[in-house]
Amino acid sequence: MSHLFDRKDVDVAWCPGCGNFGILKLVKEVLEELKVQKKDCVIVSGIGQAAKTPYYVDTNMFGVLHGRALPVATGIKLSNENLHVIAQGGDGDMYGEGGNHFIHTIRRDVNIVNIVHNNMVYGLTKGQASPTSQKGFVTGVQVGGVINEPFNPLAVALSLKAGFVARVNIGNIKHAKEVLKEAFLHRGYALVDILQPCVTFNKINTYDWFSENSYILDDSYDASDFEQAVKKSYETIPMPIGILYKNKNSRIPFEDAIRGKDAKPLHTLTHDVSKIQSLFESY
Ligand SMILES: Cc1ncc(C[n+]2csc(CCOP(=O)(O)OP(=O)(O)O)c2C)c(N)n1
Ligand code: SF4
Repeated sequence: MSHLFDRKDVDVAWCPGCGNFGILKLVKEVLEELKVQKKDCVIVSGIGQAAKTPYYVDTNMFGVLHGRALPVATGIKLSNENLHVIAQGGDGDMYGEGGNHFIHTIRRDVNIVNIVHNNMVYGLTKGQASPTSQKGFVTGVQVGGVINEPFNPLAVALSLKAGFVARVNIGNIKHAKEVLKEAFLHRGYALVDILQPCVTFNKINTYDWFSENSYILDDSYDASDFEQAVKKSYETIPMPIGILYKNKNSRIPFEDAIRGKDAKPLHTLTHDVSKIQSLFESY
């Protein structure tokens, strides 16, 4: 089925069966269903297989250095609050190379959607361990298996008081769509960590493995309960899937705190040159 946000002039360079295909479809459908105008959307990404995603979406995109999507997304949102800004990348890109930016973007509460394709491996560079690789995961570099504890993005985000923290499984695209839509509607930073199989370099964390080792949070779960969300974020096998935490009364988003709620897009601002001239002349 074709989508409004399809790009027809590019070949998609992912392996057949890669979980990235589902995420690409998901993002395009959510943008279309939320009636986002192409001209009002920007997707920022770094480097990696996941970070190729915006090249395949017919909207504005900004490709940056490895791990640097979040500060660029912050700058874009600051300069024009009216834009829908998405920062998209892999678990290595966002939590490893971009780990410092991950922390400070959440702390600032920039009003963006942060989509992380979490395949628990470095796909583009052929299968080294990433920050979310499971303990014992054997790779060509980690020949004896990963010895470190995996990075826990949900617990880190909650520790920094993120207002929207979610995990979805791309194997359940219907559920993932409901959650991603909510993330777009949240005002403030929203994290959506998407479990996404790399069918070539991660033969352990497959579609079946993600489904067998996760469960969907049911209607009895109260996503406004912060302490419960923190507890849930530490559950590993099985992993909870859905919106772990949503705080409607989140902090004032960074762009409002810096420029004010009614700030106009920077490109619409003009300067009175005569004032600058007289300032220069006063010295
Ligand atoms: C500063 C820097 N370090 C390392 C690399 C090499 N590199 C390119 S992509 C990548 C890993 C990407 O992994 P991930 O973000 O998990 O995305 P995936 O390819 O799995 O989607 C690395 C280490 C680079 N391009 N730049
Ligand atoms: S290497 Fe892995 S992440 Fe990259 S396209 Fe192939 S399956 Fe997808």
